[in-house]
Amino acid sequence: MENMNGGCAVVRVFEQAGIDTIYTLHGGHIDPILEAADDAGMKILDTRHEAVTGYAADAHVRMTGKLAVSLTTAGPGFTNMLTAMASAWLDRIPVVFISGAPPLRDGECNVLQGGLDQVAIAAPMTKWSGRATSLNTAVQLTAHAIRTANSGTPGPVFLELPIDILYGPGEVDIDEIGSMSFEVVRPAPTPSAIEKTLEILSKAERPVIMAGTGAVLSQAGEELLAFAHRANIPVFYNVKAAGLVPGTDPLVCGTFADITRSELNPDAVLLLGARTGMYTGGATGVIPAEAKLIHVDLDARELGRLRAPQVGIVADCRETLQALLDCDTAFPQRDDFISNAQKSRAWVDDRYGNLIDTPAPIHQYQALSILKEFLDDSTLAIGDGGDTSGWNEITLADTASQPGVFASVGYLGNLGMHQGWAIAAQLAHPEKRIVCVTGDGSVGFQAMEFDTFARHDLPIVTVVLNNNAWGMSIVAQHFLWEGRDIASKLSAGTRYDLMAEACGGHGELVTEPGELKGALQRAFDSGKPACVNVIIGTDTTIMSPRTEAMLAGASPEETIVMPYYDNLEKK
Ligand SMILES: Cc1ncc(C[n+]2csc(CCOP(=O)(O)OP(=O)(O)O)c2C)c(N)n1
Ligand SMILES: [Mg+2]
Repeated sequence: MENMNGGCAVVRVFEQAGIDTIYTLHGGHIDPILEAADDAGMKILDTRHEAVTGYAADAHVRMTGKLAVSLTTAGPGFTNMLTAMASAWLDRIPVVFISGAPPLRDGECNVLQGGLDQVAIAAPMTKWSGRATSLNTAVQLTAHAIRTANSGTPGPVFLELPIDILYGPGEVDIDEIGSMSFEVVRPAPTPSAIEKTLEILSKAERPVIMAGTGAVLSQAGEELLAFAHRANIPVFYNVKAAGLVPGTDPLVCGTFADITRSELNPDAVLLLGARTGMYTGGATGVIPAEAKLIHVDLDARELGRLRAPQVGIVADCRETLQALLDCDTAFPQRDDFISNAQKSRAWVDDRYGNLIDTPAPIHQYQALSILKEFLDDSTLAIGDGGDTSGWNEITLADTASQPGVFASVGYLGNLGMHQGWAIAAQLAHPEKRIVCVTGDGSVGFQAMEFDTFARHDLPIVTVVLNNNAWGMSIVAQHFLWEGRDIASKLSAGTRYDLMAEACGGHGELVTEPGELKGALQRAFDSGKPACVNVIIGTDTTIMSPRTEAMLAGASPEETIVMPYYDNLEKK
């Protein structure tokens, strides 16, 4: 038994779980945790908005495979964080969300930052949500929360720690009730599932592997590449798994969307840790109806959700690949198919290559092509924005050198997460230059994070594609409403570069294509957080292929066009 307050006790459990980084925004309720974490030598990274606290903790997990804590204060700190919790929930990221609360004895007393049932609010967006009611339960439930987040199908958890528990001292036996001494055993596939998988893959003429976040979280990159080469199967990824395997490998051929665009028409698909849904174009978008589907996921509910697999495997992606590698099945060469798969991104250059040397106004593709010259193994790119994300996806996704780091929006589709992701990326990879590529709308949600970057010496370079619009919104409105727009314009020429300068960073304003390279170079050389504000053309008939696909097939005579989803038939 030892005597300590709740803050110290909770931090002791963090230490046992190997947690060494806490993302936070301060509030008096949570001071005992901050004090104990600082005493324990943990990295404490404080942001300017609690959504960013949560986004950074989420990205930390994706980029390092290690747990991180998002620690926010009671009431508004908790509610500001909720978008990050929703995103982690939909993307199945094991973030430990902790918030303070008023003293237990003051429930229903109209006290400061109270009156909300935080545990109930968090419940539908977490694997587990609970409240400590004593020093012992603070320890017990911290350990429980961490074990829950990180086992089975991963996902976020929420723990409310009331201020009186955190400040109050008492006797507690951490080793006994806060035990983290267990090994996470990754579920492995059965021999018969492996046999059926090999049977399909060895007979297929046009098999592909499609990898998603599950493969990232199980850190399956090496095994994935080894199996692809053993079995002569091209690999495609969704944007959330970009960088899991290097885009420079000859068998790493593009994103899921490239499979459809290049009409590869696979006859067998090994879907690894990716769910059927928006990233696979619904039930049949990317995976042809006649293709044989082998679906590997930790969550049995995903197997058959939209599409019945021929082989459904509830297992870890890396374990499954390892089991496949352990067999000595012979595979055909499939040279023609592989060479077609390798050309699956050629359409990008064919279609847009002529834009690289055009005069102002700068085109999105032109700007990103110039930026791409700066990206290699020593950089990590993080994407955000509406149409900007669509352009990022076709130009930058294959530059990702680390899993989880060509980030684009996930299932929540939330704009404004790049600052949090960049913070975590820079902490995880201090030696690399982190580059955010975002729209002018998206940079604004959390623009005060330029201050966080400066305060913590994080020389992140933010490139803003400034089209003075919520671009994806306005292009769809103009398309559907013949030139009319509502609530989708932003001010022309807003000086986001000066916002970075105001926070102690470096700013560059670029209006001519010829200026961009020099501006990017100066931004990198400054060694400071920098913002390169690129003034883009405002022609709303120019849209990324993603937005085009969203509006495709729109025949106003027969359909009522809905953005993002299948259109409605006119009755
Ligand atoms: C938090 C949030 N608010 C609103 C939206 C709806 N939305 C989707 S794309 C988009 C426009 C994004 O504009 P910008 O970041 O400037 O990028 P652009 O499309 O201009 O490249 C909006 C408002 C969203 N997805 N997320
Ligand atoms: Mg914009």
